[in-house]
Amino acid sequence: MQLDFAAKQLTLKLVYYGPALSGKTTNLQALHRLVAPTARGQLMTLETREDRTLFFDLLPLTAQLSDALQVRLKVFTVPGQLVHNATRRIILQGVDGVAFIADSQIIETRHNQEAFREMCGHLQANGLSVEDLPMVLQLNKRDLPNIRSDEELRALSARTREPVIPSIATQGVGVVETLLSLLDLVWLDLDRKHGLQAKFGVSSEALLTGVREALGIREGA
Ligand SMILES: Nc1nc2c(ncn2[C@@H]2O[C@H](COP(=O)(O)OP(=O)(O)O)[C@@H](O)[C@H]2O)c(=O)[nH]1
Ligand SMILES: [Mg+2]
Repeated sequence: MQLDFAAKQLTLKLVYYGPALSGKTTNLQALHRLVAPTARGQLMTLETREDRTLFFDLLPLTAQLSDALQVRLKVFTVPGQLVHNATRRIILQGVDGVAFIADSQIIETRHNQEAFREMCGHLQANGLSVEDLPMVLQLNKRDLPNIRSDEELRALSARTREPVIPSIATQGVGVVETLLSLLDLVWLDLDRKHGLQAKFGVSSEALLTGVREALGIREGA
């Protein structure tokens, strides 16, 4: 988090983490498509010829909430391949919240688990608390066959503290919800630590409504 109190500007770092090919880049592409041109920066993606993320993607978003506060979001993805382990740790430095993008396909269960375990290790190495860090779990690719059932998702949701959000990133389904529910958790977390609501006179509800409006989000794809 960077807070420029004089300029009333809050910059947050959000990271989309997950196994290779779970749909992290697709989430950013969908967000870029759904957000008003005035509120979004350029989507930086660095890809190899095999169409896989080489280093990271970055989508900068800016939401001006009246003249009380400007919220700037830097949304990063990590590269999924095993060789980029060190890069993933570096990208997680100073993160304010994580969206863990899991692949709903049953065959991907092990990859999801390995990526999650690895992420926890990186967070610890970066001095971040795995228990306290704002996090949402996105179960992506709900349109495919042989996926974890809705029942399993409900069970997962019941036993984890993180919100569980089903999605079809390619169609923009669940993408905005993932971003906003993460932002909500991040705001509550930072408010606890820094008293943001009192400082800026912006409640959690006002923040979400304001960001949604400022981003000019069009639902669907
Ligand atoms: N069927 C389906 N395919 C998806 C979905 N989300 C992503 N994909 C596909 O999965 C592949 C990997 O997506 P990508 O975003 O590059 O994965 P990343 O490695 O996590 O960045 C691409 O071919 C996407 O089109 C989804 O919700 N449904
Ligand atoms: Mg990618």
